[in-house]
Amino acid sequence: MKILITGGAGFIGSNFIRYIFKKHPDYKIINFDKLTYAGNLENLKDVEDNPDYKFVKGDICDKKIVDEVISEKPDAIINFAAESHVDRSISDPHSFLKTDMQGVITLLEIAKKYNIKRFIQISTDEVYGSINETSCAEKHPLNPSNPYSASKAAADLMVHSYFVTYKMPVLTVRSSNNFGPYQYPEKIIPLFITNLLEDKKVPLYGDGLNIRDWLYVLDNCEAIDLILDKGKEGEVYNVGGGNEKTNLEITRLILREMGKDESYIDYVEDRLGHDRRYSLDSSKIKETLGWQPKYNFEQSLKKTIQWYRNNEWWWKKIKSGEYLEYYKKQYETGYKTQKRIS
Ligand code: NAD
Ligand code: TDX
Repeated sequence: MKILITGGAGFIGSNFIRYIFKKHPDYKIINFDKLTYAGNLENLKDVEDNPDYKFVKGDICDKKIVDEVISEKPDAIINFAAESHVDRSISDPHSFLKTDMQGVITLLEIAKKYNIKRFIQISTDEVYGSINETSCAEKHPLNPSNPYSASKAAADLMVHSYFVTYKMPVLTVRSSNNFGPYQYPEKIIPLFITNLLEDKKVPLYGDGLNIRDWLYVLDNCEAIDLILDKGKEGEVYNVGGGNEKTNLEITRLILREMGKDESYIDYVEDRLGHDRRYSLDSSKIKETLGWQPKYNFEQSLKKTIQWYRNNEWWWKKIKSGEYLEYYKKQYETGYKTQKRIS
């Protein structure tokens, strides 16, 4: 099996590539990534010499290069590429609409041209919007409420339209909040861990009582691999970890594990339009494909903290801006980079 993975230099994509090579040593992978501020080839140092792995630098919005790479006729395309950080979408919505929506249409059009047999869109629980009670199954109406989730929801509708209109073999995966190694230190868990390792405070938004459902990244990788193999065309699959926690609970767990007290919490101004709670009903993937999350939340959080302790070389370069300087020299192409880490 030859898979084209877009956005494979980011957090989930790089974990997925490593997972696939371990699970299916006979698979071939093309990793197509624009290397934005969030794309980091250092996430994949251990696979770069694998003869079955190839990296191609490019933008999913660029028809010419997307055509070149899809003309290699992969058996499947999995689209992880996205602008992924909600706070950035609030200050710069345009880049989100471009990559997260238009980029997907470009991929769909060219995948249609080459008659690609499987197209998996990596979506998110955020497309259902905030829900105070109960959980959202796949048929729940989409109700996104920030520019990031609105762009992802637009892409989901477009993917569905290609199934209905062109009978394209598309599938959509909506997962809850992932955590684990190689997550860019702008998202709450790696930001808080690395701040505490630097003996800095952690900025908790609002009252800290917003709820997210946490999923260890390797459980998500297993779900995506299963959907690639056995998922039904045209279907959407929710993938939730079943670990709903307030941000304050997450913060306290991290503080405790790192031997810090609550004086390290800095209650800061709330995120604009901050969704209160996401909650997925993942019965469908459990009942139809037999998936279950395997990783215990608290143990995986401890393992993740340990990973950031052991891999200062990775995140210190990112936080200091040294990594961006390095990659700008290596991959000078004129596109803009962004950096807003506190
Ligand atoms: P990330 O920001 O760590 O990585 C995104 C990757 O996409 C980077 O390597 C970046 O360089 C690349 N990219 C961005 N724009 C591109 C473009 N125009 N062309 C080609 N490559 C481009 O994101 P992540 O956390 O790994 O998320 C991966 C996917 O999973 C995204 O689609 C996101 O919406 C979705 N998702 C993430 C989470 C989560 O908790 N992280 C949860 C649910 C869904
Ligand atoms: O500094 C912070 N302080 C804080 O209180 C940050 C960065 C976040 N938060 C809060 C906001 C959210 O309620 O923590 C929660 C999690 O925030 P993020 O880590 O930014 O994730 P979220 O906004 O929930 O979105 C994530 O999950 C769904 C990913 O970034 C998305 O790509 C994915 O689709």
